[in-house]
Amino acid sequence: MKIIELDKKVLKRNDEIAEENRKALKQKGIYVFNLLSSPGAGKTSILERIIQRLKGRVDIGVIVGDVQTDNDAKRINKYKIQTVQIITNGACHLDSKMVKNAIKKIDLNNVKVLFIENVGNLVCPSNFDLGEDVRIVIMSTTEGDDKPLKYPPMFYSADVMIINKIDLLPHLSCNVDEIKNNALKINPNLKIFETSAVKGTGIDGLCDWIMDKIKK
Ligand SMILES: Nc1nc2c(ncn2[C@@H]2O[C@H](COP(=O)(O)OP(=O)(O)O)[C@@H](O)[C@H]2O)c(=O)[nH]1
Ligand SMILES: [Mg+2]
Repeated sequence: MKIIELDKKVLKRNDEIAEENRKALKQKGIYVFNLLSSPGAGKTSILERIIQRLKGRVDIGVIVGDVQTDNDAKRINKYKIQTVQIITNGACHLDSKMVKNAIKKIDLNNVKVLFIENVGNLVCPSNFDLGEDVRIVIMSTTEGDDKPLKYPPMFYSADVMIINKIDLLPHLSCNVDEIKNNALKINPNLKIFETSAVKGTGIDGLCDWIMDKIKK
């Protein structure tokens, strides 16, 4: 009973700080995407592809969350854009306070779009608003078509689903239509993209959509 009460308090405080983040970033004209997935679905790989396409067209900032290492920040740093690594030391999700502190390390006058790579996990991160404008869940073709049904809060709370690793389809029993149907059962408003971060398939369409969102 006590644990539930504490959870409620923690989430309420998280939501309040998330709202502060949202206001502060909006005031600066910054659009924020929160990227979520299970470990290894391709968050960093897709982010790298997006950066390759959009660098020079729009000022990008990245906050990367990881339980232990700064490997992902190193991958992003190659592109010479503002990157902040949050190491959660075991916590399975980012929260709005971590993001609030990370934002302080970014020169917000030189950022128009901020990508936050969350900790790889399809459960906990769905409860934690970070102050994002759009929540993107990435699912890869290797994970099993029923994952949207198994992790409904993640798919319900997302605005966009990217089905990644479509280059592997010839080798798998994955049924992309089944993933889409399952996801749309949970959230009929999901916008869906199909990508291969390795081959670059579908990245242009995704980037066009991101640019449209930023302009609005
Ligand atoms: N075949 C294939 N592999 C991919 C694709 N996207 C990512 N990977 C691989 O999947 C692994 C995990 O990718 P990563 O971007 O680190 O995933 P993250 O943990 O979600 O950030 C890496 O070995 C990537 O090279 C893809 O579209 N196709
Ligand atoms: Mg990563």
